[in-house]
Amino acid sequence: MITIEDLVRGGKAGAAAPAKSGGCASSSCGSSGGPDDLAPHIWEKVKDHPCYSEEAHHYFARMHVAVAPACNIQCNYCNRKYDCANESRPGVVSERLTPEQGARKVLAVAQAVPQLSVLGIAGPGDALYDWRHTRATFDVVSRQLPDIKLCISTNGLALPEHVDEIVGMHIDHVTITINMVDPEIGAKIYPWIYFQHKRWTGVKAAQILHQRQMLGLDMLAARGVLVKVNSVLIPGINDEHLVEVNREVKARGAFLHNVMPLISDPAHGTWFGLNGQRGPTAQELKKVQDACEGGAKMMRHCRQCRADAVGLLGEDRGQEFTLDKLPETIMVDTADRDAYREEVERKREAHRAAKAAAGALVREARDACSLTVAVATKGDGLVNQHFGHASEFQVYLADGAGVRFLGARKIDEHYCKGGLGEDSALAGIIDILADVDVLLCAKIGDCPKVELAHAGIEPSDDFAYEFIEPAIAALYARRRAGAPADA
Ligand code: CLF
Ligand code: SF4
Repeated sequence: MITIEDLVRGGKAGAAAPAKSGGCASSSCGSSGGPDDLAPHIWEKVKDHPCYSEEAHHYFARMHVAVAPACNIQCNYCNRKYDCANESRPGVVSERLTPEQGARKVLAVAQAVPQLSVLGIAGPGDALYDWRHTRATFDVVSRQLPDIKLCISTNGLALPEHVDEIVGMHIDHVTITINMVDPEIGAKIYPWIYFQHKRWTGVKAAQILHQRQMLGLDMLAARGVLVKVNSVLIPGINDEHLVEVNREVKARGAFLHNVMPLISDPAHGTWFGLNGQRGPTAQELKKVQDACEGGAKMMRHCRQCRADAVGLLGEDRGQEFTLDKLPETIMVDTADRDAYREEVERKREAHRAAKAAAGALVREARDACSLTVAVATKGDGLVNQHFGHASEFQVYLADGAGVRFLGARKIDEHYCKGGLGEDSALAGIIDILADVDVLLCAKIGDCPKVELAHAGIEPSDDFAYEFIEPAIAALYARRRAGAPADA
């Protein structure tokens, strides 16, 4: 029997608490569902997909290739000069690639990044409207790298006519961006669509888009393709409506729902950006995500990555693999990826066990107390990043329901620049973590420690290189005992 006190004294990662059967550490599993929560054939499809499994995002990387520039609709949050904002953040221009260039890049990344498990095509336009380019890229990659999963993101308008090919090409993961199920609301988001050789506007355009999205979702669900729905949260337009969207897509068989914040900036030149439409705050986003709980499973670990992103979610190695840096000759060899996957199997077993035990112990306390914890991590489910190097913090909540992941918060700039601390960066970090009680990291200097403590955020490097959830459970126990985080 492991107690909270054992966790307080607990050893380093690897000396994990014993597994409890039943697996899930969170009261609301969301996308963190593990092998005990999912049918084996579903688990097999999601276990190494960093977006479809919250657990997998600690270990596996995805990459996008920007081979699909054309689009058949206009979203008010999109400026075609940039990437598709449905699946990536606007404001960054991708290197547009031909299918041959795209496939070459995938082969090169697969050799250099053993964590790579998924190739996604997420624009910069619509992967299905630009199907010729998408298919040509996937054809080469699936022949050369059959262990890499294929993933598509689409606005759904051209989806129904591509379902047979999607199934035939073993594309198991499709994201449809669905921002509304009410065309009156849709008319405020989409000024026009291009369908059957004609441009449609207003409510009629939104009605056609809605019908095509629902039909495509029904068809994919019926064929066993896992569908994730992305919704862009637009305050004042669809914030209150997204619960209804969640209910509807769940009824039609969506696997996961990812509510993403609108990114709106006049500098991006979008209609919303130029007309003063704001994005939601982190608290507004959480409120909508919480309201959707109980319906289609919520994804909370999305990083709104670029259409040419490479690496673990939250890290961007795209600049290491621009066309001019690709090697002339590329080996195709799975040895490193195979070895990495074997190693990860062992690590995640230990992580899963530690997570389940920590969650159960926090729940057993049946306490009304809650603790919000920000964690600096480089992956592997560990508290393993220095405060000054973190470009984001993962935020967890411990309360009577267990320990659960709330989401990642990006920061604008690292604290540590060339060995020196940046005061302006620290102010930004304190602002972003204003509602956090404790910050866990592998190492932190005295100066930021003092400033964070002044702001009411207790920093601690006591749990360096331990698994995240047991560390939080131990902190929770300390709090209940009235001791500080770095006791
Ligand atoms: Fe890419 Fe999207 Fe596939 Fe993932 S991203 S096409 S499902 S492989 Fe993932 Fe990036 Fe969020 Fe998208 S974190 S923006 S949800
Ligand atoms: Fe832009 Fe994507 Fe919308 Fe097309 S679907 S207009 S590329 S955000």
